[in-house]
Amino acid sequence: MKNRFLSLFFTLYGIIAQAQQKPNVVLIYADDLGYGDVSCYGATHVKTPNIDRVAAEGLRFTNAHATSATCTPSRYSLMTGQYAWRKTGTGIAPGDAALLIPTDRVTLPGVLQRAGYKTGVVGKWHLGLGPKGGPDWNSDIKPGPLEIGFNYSFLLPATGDRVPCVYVENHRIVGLDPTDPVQVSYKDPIGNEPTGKANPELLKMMYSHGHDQTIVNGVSRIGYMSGGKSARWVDEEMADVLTGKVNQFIESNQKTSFFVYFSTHDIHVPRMPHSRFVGKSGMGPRGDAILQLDYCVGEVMKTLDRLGLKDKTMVIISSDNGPVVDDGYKDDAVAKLDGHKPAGPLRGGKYSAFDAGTRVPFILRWPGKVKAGTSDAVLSQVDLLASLAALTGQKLSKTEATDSFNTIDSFLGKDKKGRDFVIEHALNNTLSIIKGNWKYIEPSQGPALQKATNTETGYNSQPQLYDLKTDLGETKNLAAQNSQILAELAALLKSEREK
Ligand code: NG6
Ligand code: CA
Repeated sequence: MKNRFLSLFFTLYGIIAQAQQKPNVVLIYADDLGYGDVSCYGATHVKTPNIDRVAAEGLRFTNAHATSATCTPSRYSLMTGQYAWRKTGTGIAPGDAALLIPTDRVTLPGVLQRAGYKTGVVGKWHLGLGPKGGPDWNSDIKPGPLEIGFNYSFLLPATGDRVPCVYVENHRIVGLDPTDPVQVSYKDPIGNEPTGKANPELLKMMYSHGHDQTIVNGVSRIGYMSGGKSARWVDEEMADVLTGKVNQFIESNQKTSFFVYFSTHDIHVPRMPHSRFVGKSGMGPRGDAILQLDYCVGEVMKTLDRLGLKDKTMVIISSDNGPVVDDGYKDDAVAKLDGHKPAGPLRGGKYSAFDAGTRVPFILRWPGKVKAGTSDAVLSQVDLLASLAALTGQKLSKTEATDSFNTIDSFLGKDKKGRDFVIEHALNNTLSIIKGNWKYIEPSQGPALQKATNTETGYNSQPQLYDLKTDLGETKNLAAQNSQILAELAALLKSEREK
């Protein structure tokens, strides 16, 4: 009797454990990495063996999308399961913005925390910190990641090209000398440190547009800062510092389920890789930053292997938006491109409504659980929240993460179709929608070419309709010949927008 009871117990336990699988999740979220920037997506000028290995052991998606063509809104959607374009003030955030995510919202880390995970974020944040009015950099910097579901954070507060150029660990700037407080301003100059504009002779790398304010480590930034001398980061060491923190987090949490969001600075500007990578790609700093990113991926994979966690860990590699070549510094990226196509076969790039703005590399590896291969399923990063909630047995109420659908079967390769439609969001708030083979870009005002970055924006005062099956590069606008499809997609987009 007792034995039968025990065996029933273990059978039930097994069923429940199987229904609620709790792999560790390592999300490596690169910055501005284009669809064509890694060799497993067709790059030939630059080789990314570590990323390629993860892809070869996992699923490589060809039709996966960030929600937006810039960083802040993509990350807002990733974290909250709600499209950023539903909420004003979620565009590219200045480095002194207040926390954009309300602390009472359900979030991706929060859901996993509920499921018993230890959660950490390391790297670029760019979702604001502190209360309304922005943080006090010299005391507790909160609310921030720890107030929205992370147990640990080690951040670049905004971006590598925005002040303050210091790391924030949990609530505090790392290595801050209280007698030399950090002050930050995005309006008027603060302190009396040299700026790129006034003292270009002090620069290691000249700016091409914007980026002419306070100089830190020989690079002029967006915004002014003073103080915090002992706490300032060294760009060339950043990739190693961040990778070290990710590996430490994994190591300290190896005995429990963990989620780590490794939000790399690479390959965003300023591209200042470690000397080990300088000149190695032959493509200038942009190519060298891709090699550095690939190296960091390799180091994290080594840690998983060493700790015996490979099979228990879902690794996801993706990007927050598409590629840009000259994003504000004269780093030779344009001159040394040498035929490399950052967006692969796609049109446009970071900022744009064309597909290169949001269609990004997306690789998922979970040995033994996800069959290796490629998938054309339509994926959106906004769905990670509901999908990982489902995987880990967490229920969401009807009012939570309302744009996030449970598409876990597509992420795991069991369903090859994916979402019914996907919505894309460009810098000027133009929305596009893809359904089946068709992509509709709503009419909008704005220049067809963003000159400073040489990006084709996809903005057009006329509606655009492309058949992505025959014209992935969005060259032939078929709106006039297909008025019915155009009307259907425009209506679907309108109803989604008004939800
Ligand atoms: C732009 C910056 C660009 C980059 C971008 C944000 C200028 C002229 N350009 O405003 O360099 O920082 O913002 O990039 O300042 S993102 O990937 O974080 O969205
Ligand atoms: Ca970005």
